[in-house]
Amino acid sequence: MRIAIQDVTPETDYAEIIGWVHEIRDLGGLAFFIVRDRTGLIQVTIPKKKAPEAVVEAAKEVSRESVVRVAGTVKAIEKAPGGRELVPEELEIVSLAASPLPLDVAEKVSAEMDTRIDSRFLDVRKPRVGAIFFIRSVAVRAINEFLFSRGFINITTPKVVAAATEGGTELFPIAYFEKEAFLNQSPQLYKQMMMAAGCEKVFEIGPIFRAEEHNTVRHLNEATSLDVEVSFADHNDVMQLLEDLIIAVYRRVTEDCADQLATLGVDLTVPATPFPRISYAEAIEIANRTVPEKISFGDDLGTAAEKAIGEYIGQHYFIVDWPTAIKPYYAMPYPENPELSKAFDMMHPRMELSSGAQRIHQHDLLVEQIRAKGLSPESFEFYLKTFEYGMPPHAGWGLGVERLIMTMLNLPNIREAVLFPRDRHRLTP
Ligand code: ATP
Ligand code: AMO
Repeated sequence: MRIAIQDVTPETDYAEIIGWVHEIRDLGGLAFFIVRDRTGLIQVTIPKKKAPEAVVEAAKEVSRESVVRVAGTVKAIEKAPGGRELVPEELEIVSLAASPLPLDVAEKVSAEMDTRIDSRFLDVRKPRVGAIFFIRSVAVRAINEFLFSRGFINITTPKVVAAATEGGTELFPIAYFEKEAFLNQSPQLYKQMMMAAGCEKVFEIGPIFRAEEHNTVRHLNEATSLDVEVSFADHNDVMQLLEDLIIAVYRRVTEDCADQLATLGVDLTVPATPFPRISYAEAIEIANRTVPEKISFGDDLGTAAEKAIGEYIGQHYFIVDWPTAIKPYYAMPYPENPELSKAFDMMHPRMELSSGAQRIHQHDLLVEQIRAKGLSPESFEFYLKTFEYGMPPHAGWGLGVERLIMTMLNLPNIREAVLFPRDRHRLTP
């Protein structure tokens, strides 16, 4: 019976493993293989004179990254990884790999991001890369468990839609029979509609599509968004929820991914709470102390400003009280000062992780705001209708899952946090 490589200990007598040939070293009388499965590495040692002939024959044939089945006795040996080695009585080539390999899985030779993505299946075999996706899976599981424990229900909303959500121009048009259609930029309208449906607390983890024209290390054209919407809540309530969720995810990853974090060389610390909250006005004041291009009230915060503020604050933080003019139409203006909105961004020192707001729940005010943004209420009919028959007050946010993983693991490029990234120049694999 096959056992996982990590379960082969120096105390094991006999083991059968199946894995990929990570490295081959032939020293004449002795051949060493390192075999890898997703749980770890083991040294397989073949003393050619003493080994069964079939084993020696297979050892001659095998190439790196082939799948092999090895069965034999385990010996404690200090020099080998994990303090043990396997001396085969049987060695079977289950699936022979062609050579040369398009990519060095053992990472003796480094490769560019593009080469890596072209052969992503091989890239993910690298323990370091595999660790990222193991951690991502643990993080997503922690998100689900956290939200279910808080009484949320999971929803799935359409990705093929008739019009823009965020009112921007970054839309991908698609052919949909005889109609004009688009890939959805955000579940925004649908999650709000579920508040009118009486669901009270909903979340979705799904793809969002943005036709960002430029290639950057923190933008994808297909990203994964965690969207949350809560009834009878304001912006402060959902900021607290977001902070709690980030802490829950960091805790879980620290507890459950110690090996993977070690593989990545990441010393993860749970962020300090409460996350500082600064107003948009304070944010531009901080940025203007150092950035050469001065920011005026009403400007978006650019990359340089985000960096300057991040360095100053030095941890996760919120920017609150944004000018209504630069936030989407659905953000609730403060009644006493409608120039400002109950909108927020949650920031990691390196970049924005999430945006959210208390939403407008009054039909007429919403129509007014849609018009104020130069948009037409007619194209929002299905959405606006839900505000006419008992829409509760509500608030929510969207969090970029790849950005969460990227910042948590200090990855240099967002493409490291997605298996098959979509960008301006890439549609395959
Ligand atoms: P959001 O989509 O919520 O706005 P974001 O982090 O992508 O989140 P943006 O408003 O798109 O934020 O961008 C913030 C800043 O990042 C911009 O002001 C700009 O300086 C920079 N930026 C955004 N998109 C690009 C891009 N495609 N290329 C280069 N820089 C960009
Ligand atoms: P926003 O447009 O800020 O807000 O998106 C929310 C979060 O999604 C992530 N994100 C991206 N990640 C990678 N590549 C992209 N191109 C990309 N675009 C966005 C970011 C961002 O903070 N409807 C609102 C949310 C809400 O108010 O509930 C929205 O879409 O981490």
